[in-house]
Amino acid sequence: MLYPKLNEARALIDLSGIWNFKLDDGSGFGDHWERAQLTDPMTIAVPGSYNDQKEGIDFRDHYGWVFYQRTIEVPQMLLEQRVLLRFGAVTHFAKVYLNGEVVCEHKGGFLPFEEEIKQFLRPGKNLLTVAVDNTVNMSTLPVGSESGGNMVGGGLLPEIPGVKARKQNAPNFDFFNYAGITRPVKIYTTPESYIADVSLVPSVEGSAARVAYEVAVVGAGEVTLTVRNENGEVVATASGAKGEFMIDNVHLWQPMKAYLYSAEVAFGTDRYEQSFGVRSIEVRGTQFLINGAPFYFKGFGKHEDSYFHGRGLDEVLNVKDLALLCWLGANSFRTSHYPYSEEMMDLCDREGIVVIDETPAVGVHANFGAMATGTPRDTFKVLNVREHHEEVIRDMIARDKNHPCVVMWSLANESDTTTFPDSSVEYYGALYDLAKACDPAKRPTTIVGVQNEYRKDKTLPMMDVICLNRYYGWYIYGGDLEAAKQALQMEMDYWQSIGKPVMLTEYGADTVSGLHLATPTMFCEEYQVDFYKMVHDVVDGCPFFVGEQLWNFADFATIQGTMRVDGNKKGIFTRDRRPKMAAHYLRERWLSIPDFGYKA
Ligand code: BDP
Repeated sequence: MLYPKLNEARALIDLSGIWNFKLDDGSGFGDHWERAQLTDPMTIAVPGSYNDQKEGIDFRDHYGWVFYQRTIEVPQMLLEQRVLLRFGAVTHFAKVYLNGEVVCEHKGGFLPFEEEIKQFLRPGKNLLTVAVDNTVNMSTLPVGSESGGNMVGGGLLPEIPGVKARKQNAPNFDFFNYAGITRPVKIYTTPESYIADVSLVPSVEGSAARVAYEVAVVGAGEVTLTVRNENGEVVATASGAKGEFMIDNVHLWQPMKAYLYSAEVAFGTDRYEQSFGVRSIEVRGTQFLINGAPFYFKGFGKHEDSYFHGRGLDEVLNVKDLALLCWLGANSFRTSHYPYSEEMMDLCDREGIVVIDETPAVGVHANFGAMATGTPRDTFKVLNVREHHEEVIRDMIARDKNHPCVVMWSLANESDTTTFPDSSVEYYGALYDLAKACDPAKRPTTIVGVQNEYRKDKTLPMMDVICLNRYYGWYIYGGDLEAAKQALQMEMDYWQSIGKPVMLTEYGADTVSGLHLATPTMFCEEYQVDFYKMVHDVVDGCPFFVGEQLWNFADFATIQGTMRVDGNKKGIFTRDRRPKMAAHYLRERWLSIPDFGYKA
């Protein structure tokens, strides 16, 4: 799906701002709130998660539907074109109404959707209502326990009969279930005959690039492409909806040294400009090659998470986070645990940040966290997520396929690859094939593995890169870094025998900023540094080890509970982006580790 852009053929209207808002008290749909102005509405900022914009635990932890509303007017002169209403992301389920009529519905909180709206529009003011459901359950991604599970609030003890507890979401994942219209809402137009999609797949041939392209169009007409370099000079042209062109003396997109070309596509009166970068990706033996050289991932698992905005788009924060990443000497991150905003992906293209792009499939594990029952269950029978999982893979790749920053797809985070290896093998085998089929560039594909009895894990070895979340020294052998080191070394010895590139996609220790101890124990800043030094001692000795992505870039919000004090504190930065001691240690380490050839 193309990102909406303003140009000579297309108009673009941004609906960011203050909307009317109301929590559904159960009467929203019955009383048809979508048909008239909301009574006694609150104000709410869009885009943004709603949860932290007002006070009160019932507001923050609201369960179920909320209603957003505003009026829109579309200039008459635009009505000669197609008019689309587009949402960057609405978490997790949206019903969109114009003047009381259903425009569309969308499931999934982290990918865009759009609909033509001309047939719903009236002259003058139009009432736009978006009903949003934040429920997570056994058919959503991320996964939640059916509501009110007794693990809510970290309840380790059984519930007491007769006590009426607040109805809440029970996320099977460790980040706050922020919800609402979290990314921009836009109206844009296109000519009646229009460019529906553009795909560009470059491959490097010596000093040149061959770029295979395909332009999906609706209507009749000629497609032409004019390709320009960063100086605006034309470096190639092409015509026809499908074909290829060459770029001589190509300037490669390199990690931390981005270079972008732009393809100006013309079709009838429609225009669309798609940027792309030329770089190659290859997994060869135990190496991860970018532009033919062995790349070493230095970076993080992150979250879209900040004060007040929740998971709402915050471009200042995005710019700042990448600046901090560069300051540390890092070069990459994973979009844990859902596809990030399109704006962030564009920024990474421009800054040369290498991205592992992850679906929202987190918590696909019926024997872990909020869903654990004691009796092992077959995750892939208990949960009803397969179709939606396929859908998010298709939509994520359709959205992100042209980004040079994306070097690998992650199908899921910490799914059940332990208890029922056979059903997991079938499930992820099929999803792996689906990702390859969807991606015209056939990027490497992985699944991020949970700490498990790794020798029994049949799923991870099927992937192109072995990605491991490991907590030796925290959830296992917490406080005993010597034992942790032995265990990690043992595991690395095992993975060496598999003969694929291995990287850590999570490892970390909760750390309270400002807590210092001469004898380091868990939660103090010295322990976090010692923890990382221990892991690095092991992995530096592994020639097949291609990268370290720590958990987490910054402290982040989670559900309240006995496991978390004001959120997850494994950040290298605090939630307001102040460095902990470990940041200075990492900076020293990473500035001395080259992006390429570290293990050569
Ligand atoms: C891993 C999860 C991540 C958690 C992390 C932790 O992938 O989402 O936040 O552990 O416990 O299991 O900090």
